[in-house]
Amino acid sequence: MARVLSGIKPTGTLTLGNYIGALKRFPAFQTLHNSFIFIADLHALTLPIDPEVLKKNAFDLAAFYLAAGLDPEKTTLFLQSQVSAHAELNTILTNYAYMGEMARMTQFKEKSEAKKEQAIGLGLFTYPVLMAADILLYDAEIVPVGEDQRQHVELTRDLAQRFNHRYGDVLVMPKAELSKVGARVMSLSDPTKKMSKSDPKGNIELSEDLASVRKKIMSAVTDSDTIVRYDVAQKPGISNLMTIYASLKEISLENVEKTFAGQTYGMFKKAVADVVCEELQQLQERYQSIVASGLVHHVLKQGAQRAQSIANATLQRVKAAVGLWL
Ligand code: AQP
Repeated sequence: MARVLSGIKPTGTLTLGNYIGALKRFPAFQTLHNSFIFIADLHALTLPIDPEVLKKNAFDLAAFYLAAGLDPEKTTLFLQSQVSAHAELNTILTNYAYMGEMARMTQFKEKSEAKKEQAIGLGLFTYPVLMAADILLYDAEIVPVGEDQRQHVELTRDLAQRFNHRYGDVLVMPKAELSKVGARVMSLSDPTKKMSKSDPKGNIELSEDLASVRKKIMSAVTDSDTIVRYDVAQKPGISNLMTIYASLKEISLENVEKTFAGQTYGMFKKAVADVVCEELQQLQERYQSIVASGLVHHVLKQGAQRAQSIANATLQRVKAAVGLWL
């Protein structure tokens, strides 16, 4: 069985973008593949974050993973920081990554743009190397991510190739797997920007009150046209709402166009709000019952043990290859 690996940073309250681009897709992988899903808490340190908030976010993320349908018997669910091999492989791999390629990463450019050079942490700069370590440690062949992370997976492939070229077939080549619809959910207040945890005005949070969710969708920025048609360049707002609707209903964009032919934007927005609220209500109920069960810490402890045994074996292979004592 091929190994699948993906993770989410516990940097804030999860959004509908995280859900459609990542969370919702993960359970399907656990039936066909050997699946590893983690909470990227080391990655969350790349921008300033309050320690208590980080701990709470990590717990909530674990609970939402379970609420979205991850079964801890089928998926190894763990905290990145509880498997020290991630930090060790990161240290080794930094020697094979180039400053130029790190500086070209879109996410680094976006996240560092607003900061003065002296205040940009090295962790933010080398983020893709840690992400490469995360993936390569598990010999993951499939990496389900949103469009925004495709570049980082490409860099992981470059690093693996560079390493293998020098030391032989040590690392397994991974591949990004994007969803057909919903790989990039956009902000509701500015549909030319990605929906992000750090943009509460334009996002929908998974734990958000449903009345507020409905209000945000009904007032989402659209255009002055009246036809529900998918056209990202001319109609980014409507196209984004269509993506959300199609992803949650698991239908094609053409099907959405047909369903809403002749209907007003108001009618379409109401249908989008209905489907989002229905999905979130179920998710929120499952989240509440998982938190009440008190199982989250146990699941993460068991997951860390399983992850350690796989990750340590890869680390040994890498150490031996580069000439470190075992
Ligand atoms: N808007 C999105 N549309 C589709 N997929 C998305 N993902 C995130 N936003 C969208 C996918 O969620 C997974 C985890 O992402 P992450 O939280 O680790 O990192 P991020 O992409 O940087 O998320 P945010 O929300 O933008 O966080 P902040 O605000 O902290 O930077 C990935 O698979 C990602 O593609």
